Amino acid sequence: MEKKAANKYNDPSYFRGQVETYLTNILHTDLKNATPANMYQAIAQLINRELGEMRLAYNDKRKSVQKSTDKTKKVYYICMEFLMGQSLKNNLYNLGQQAMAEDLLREIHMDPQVLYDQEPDAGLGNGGLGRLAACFMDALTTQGYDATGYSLCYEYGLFRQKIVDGWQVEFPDNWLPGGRVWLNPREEDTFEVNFYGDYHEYWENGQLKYTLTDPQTVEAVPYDLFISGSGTTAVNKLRLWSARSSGSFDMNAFNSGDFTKAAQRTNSAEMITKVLYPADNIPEGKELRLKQQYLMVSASCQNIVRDQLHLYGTLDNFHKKTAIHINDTHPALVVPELMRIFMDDYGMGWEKAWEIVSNTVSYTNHTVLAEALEKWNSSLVQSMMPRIYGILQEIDRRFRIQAFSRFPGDSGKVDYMAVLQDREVRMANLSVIGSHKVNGVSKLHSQILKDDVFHDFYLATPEKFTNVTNGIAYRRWLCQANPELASLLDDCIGSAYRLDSSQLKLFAAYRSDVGVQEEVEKIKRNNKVRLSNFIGQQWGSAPDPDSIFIVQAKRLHEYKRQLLNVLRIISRYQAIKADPNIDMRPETYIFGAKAAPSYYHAKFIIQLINKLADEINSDPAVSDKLRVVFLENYSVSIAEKLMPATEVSEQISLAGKEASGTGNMKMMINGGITIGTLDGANVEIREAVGPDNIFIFGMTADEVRDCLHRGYDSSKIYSSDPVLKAAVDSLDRGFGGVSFSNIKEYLLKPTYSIADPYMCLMDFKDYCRAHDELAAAYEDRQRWNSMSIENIAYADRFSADRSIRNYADMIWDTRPVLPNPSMK
Ligand code: 26W
Repeated sequence: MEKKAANKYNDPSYFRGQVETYLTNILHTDLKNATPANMYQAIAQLINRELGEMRLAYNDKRKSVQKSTDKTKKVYYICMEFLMGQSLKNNLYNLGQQAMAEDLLREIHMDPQVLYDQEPDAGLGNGGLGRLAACFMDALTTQGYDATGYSLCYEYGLFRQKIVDGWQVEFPDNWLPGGRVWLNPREEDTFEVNFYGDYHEYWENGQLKYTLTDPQTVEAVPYDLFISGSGTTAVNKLRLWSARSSGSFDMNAFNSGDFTKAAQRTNSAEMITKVLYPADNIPEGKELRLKQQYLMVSASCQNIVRDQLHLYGTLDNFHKKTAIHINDTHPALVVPELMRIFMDDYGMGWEKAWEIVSNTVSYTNHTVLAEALEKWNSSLVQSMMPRIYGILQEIDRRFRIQAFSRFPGDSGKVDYMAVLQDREVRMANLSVIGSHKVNGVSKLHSQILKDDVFHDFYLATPEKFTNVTNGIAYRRWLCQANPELASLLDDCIGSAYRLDSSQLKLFAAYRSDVGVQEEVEKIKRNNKVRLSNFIGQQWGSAPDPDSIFIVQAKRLHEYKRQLLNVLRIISRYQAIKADPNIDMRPETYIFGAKAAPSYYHAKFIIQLINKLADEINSDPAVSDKLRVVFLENYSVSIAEKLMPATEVSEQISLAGKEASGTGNMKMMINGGITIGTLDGANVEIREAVGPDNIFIFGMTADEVRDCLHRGYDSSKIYSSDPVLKAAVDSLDRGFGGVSFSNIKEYLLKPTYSIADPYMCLMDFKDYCRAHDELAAAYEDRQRWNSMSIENIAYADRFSADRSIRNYADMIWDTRPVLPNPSMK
């Protein structure tokens, strides 16, 4: 690693001088008069320039290491979503320049937080999947792996959510004006992608050939976002493709006066990367989404092959020097697209191409929900990508022969595992067949993949299946989001934990140290005050920081069971109304959740939360004891304020449905205590902290299966539990003047086959029991604070650094090209 002094940007007077030059020359202002927006712009462009210079220096180094050893590979992480959030503070932290920049700001009387808040979130993702990808880029870079992320440069990110009369309304997220400063256009690396066209196959000398005429060609123009790491000179990049029409507009039409037609070609090409699909875990089988997937895949594959040839001049060692990771099934077309390039552009035979492709590609599954497993209509695929469809047919044909020899006579099984079946292309099966490794994202989830979702594949190729439990970029979620806690950790265990998360465990030794317990409590309270002030400023009414902050923040989905939480809040409300002198600590329930715009039922649940909040918060009989807050437009930057202030972390999905969860890890590492089911990574959180430091309730995944098998009778549970019955019944009258009988009906009366497939009522009683125990534990401040300390300490294993090392060792088979000297 270079010494600090070698970098001119670390010199405060150089830094200041560069900022001043930009202010004067570009923004025509100066330090005295600069607004926070000016300062954001000036500092961000400077940091981007610094990263560009570092990248240039790193390029030579990484390439020479790649060439000189057979132990390292280049990793390509392909994902439709990267939920990056803000970059400035993260980059300053990673480069060790945060204090210097903030000193300059203080000198001009500018609050650093005000400056950071100038930056729009890069919201190029929906939730879990995209935020994980962003955390992984940080871990890859910090540890010195040679990695590139590929995604799309959506002009509009995830919609902005507004709550109007309790109802979610979506507004476009126009992030580019403020976000563009981090995007570095690379015109010269533009690739062409073909759609549609007339496709004909024919045989010649025993070989299948084809012609493709008149395709619609779209250009994919790359925009690079530099990824910094902590304590390293390595800089990786995230390459975002933007779609552009290949020709300019239709000159004939233009000359004949048909201006609309003239612009059509441009418009329809540019539509491809106009907006992120706002669906998470629910199907959105739109033609445009398939176009997005192929644009991203084709441009990325062409780029990867070109890089390989530049460096090695051959494709023979491709799989030895390249790992391509497909993050969920959305980029699964990588498999046929690479086959196409190898065969059509480089004349490789099928067997050799398949050998290379399937040894290069690996696949992570992020969901078991059947409706979220992508399937595309075959005719759509065939007309949009005729050559790719031809290759898919051949993959399918060869796979079926193999599968028949493994499961002789079992055509049902073979059909079930095949790529093409029932006029559909099944992306999950394609991903498994085309990969050498497949992993789930928590121990439980990976087991469910083997037992259930991909059981037959597991029987056929058990060695393919493995687990990598998710992790988080804790430098962002702890060190940057919660600087007070980070500095307490520095004092107690030294600062080595900032690069080596396993050191965090040392903090557990302080579990019984009364002084540290009190510090932890004080820090939590400060963070609660900050969050409370933020809520007050944004929405007008600040919650009481002495109430207990109970948080459920994640996408709104039935399986996550926000409804279970709501039912219990209603029962609390009713209990206080019934006994106004009830002895209890005030409770604040905080929600953050966006629903897919087309997911009507989820939107009703959002309305229920908001209407319940209106009623409770304006009822003087309860409002000093109970409060419900809905954080509008929940996002990465709001999460950064929320996680440090969370005391109780609600992770209450139906067991077996949440693949991992990562919010659970962010709350844990900030000292929040989990109340949850044995689902996803909660299982491993319990393993890490022990049963005394977590509140577990409800059915296990096995019990869920048995229960569904026996038949779930929600009405019986409802009529036998008066507390639950009263809560459910209150939905009829409703809240804030709106009836929610439809939700009551959903919980009780089977409209289709069964009531509420996620069985909220089944776990209600045990959920209340767990909450009562939690409330008692909270009153014993020493016990609670020591629980908090153990949660912080044992969150060490949920760092993205550890996840990435697992991927590198078990899946990609690669090592860092520039090991971080401060890391274990
Ligand atoms: C078909 C549309 C669609 C879009 C996005 C289907 C599925 C997705 C994502 C794969 C859903 C997702 O984000 N899953 C979440 O992934 C996280 C990271 O691994 C896990 O922590 C969450 O448990 C999982 O729900």
